[in-house]
Amino acid sequence: MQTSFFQHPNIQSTKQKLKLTTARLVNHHVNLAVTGLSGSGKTAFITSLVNQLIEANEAAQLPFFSVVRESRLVGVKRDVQPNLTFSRFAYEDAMANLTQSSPEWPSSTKGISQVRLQIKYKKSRGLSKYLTEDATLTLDITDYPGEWLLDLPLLDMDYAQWSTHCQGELSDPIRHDLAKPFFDAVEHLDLNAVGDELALQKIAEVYSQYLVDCQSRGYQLLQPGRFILPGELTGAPVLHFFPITDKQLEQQGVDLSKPVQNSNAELLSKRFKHYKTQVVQPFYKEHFKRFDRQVVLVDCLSALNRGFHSYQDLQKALDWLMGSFKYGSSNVLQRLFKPKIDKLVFAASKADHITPDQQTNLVKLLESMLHSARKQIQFEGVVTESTAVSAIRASKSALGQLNGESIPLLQGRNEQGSAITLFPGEVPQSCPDPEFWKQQQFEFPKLSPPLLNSEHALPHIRMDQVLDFLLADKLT
Ligand SMILES: Nc1nc2c(ncn2[C@@H]2O[C@H](COP(=O)(O)OP(=O)(O)OP(=O)(O)O)[C@@H](O)[C@H]2O)c(=O)[nH]1
Ligand SMILES: [Mg+2]
Repeated sequence: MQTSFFQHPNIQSTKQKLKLTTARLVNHHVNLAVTGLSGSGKTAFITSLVNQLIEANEAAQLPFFSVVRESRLVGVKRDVQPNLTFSRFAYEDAMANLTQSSPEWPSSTKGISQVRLQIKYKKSRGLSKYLTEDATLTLDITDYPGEWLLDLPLLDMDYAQWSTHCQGELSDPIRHDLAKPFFDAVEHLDLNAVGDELALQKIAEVYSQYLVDCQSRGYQLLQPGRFILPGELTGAPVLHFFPITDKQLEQQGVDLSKPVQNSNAELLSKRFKHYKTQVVQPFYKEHFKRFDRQVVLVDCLSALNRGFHSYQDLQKALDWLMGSFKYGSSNVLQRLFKPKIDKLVFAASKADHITPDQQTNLVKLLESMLHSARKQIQFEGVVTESTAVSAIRASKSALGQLNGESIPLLQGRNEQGSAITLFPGEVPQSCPDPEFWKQQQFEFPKLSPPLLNSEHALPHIRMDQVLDFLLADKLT
């Protein structure tokens, strides 16, 4: 009997190959990283992102997320995370906090954690019409502290250069006062004496405390990053170093390029080097270079609340942090790690602390902070977006009357859980000049989390737009 054309063995095998190729084509993978300085809203953001995706076909409100709007999202489920050495992102704990009868914000986190989602969807066009299977996008989301990115510039410095840099920071009058115990402790250290591990450990602890004190006064440019968030390095000698002053070097006749062998000066210098090669570099090599897309959260409103010094410091910290996304050939990152992030979202967090009419100002304020660095990033081929979001919206907007005029208001619950209605004030479009801060202060409120209904979909502002920017091109 004659074999039909479609039953010909060669044709069968070609069809088989085509099927395998298309299957590979539709099973994509995105590595999304979320960062920001301490308290910027990373945990709330990832909790909401996971919640919005899981609830997308149920109660979540995602009108601007195209795959949902076009009814192509089949379902989302959590999967086993790929890297077993990371903590698991505590989604269930965060949701348990938020859904109890007196909801609480998710707990503060200290290091890196991860969650994997499988997103099943229907393809929109092209090859898809020949496929019977749905496509799947594997989404790995990593939460890591923005403070770790502040260490990148250290890779281009030696210990002497870093010490000089720190002296610049320490000359700020508030920092200088906070550093008094450190200055007292380091003053008596004989840099030429035989290396004394215990003495260095004690001074390093005083230096770490100085950084913690700076943080509680609203400073965010704190280095080295792991001194504030040591994670698994708590107590390790690699963190037992600190800067020394030019004055001290001069008085003790120390040349850091040729320190006395086995002296305190040599030990400090070696530890700084070790910190760079064994702590900073591995983060970029093992994690950062794998990220495809990145969200950077910035809590502009809290910085405004804390005053001029805090705002300026945040601005400086962001300049340093942005170094990790500049991929020009002169950048240490490009030379060493070749990262591949192609989309970057800068999001002013906690946008539910202001009335809707102030949202544009908040985005402008964020853009004014990022201005020069952002231009360069775009020039180097990374698509960027700035926006204002609330991952977990804790307020509703309302209208009130003042002197016969209608004014926008917020309704929510204060930190004690009592209902409040307030006008939180205007957001400036750029940093006000120092004179302004002498006369006036910002007082954006702190709110308790929202009381959720039984559906457990988290209310939000613009999470759907962020999802669309980050994922829509991978879900077509
Ligand atoms: N109103 C409101 N508050 C928020 C929102 N997101 C975060 N917050 C507040 O900001 C605090 C810090 O948020 P987290 O998500 O824990 O921030 P984080 O960056 O993970 O903080 P660390 O883990 O300590 O670095 C929360 O406890 C809330 O008080 C939001 O969307 N709306
Ligand atoms: Mg956190």
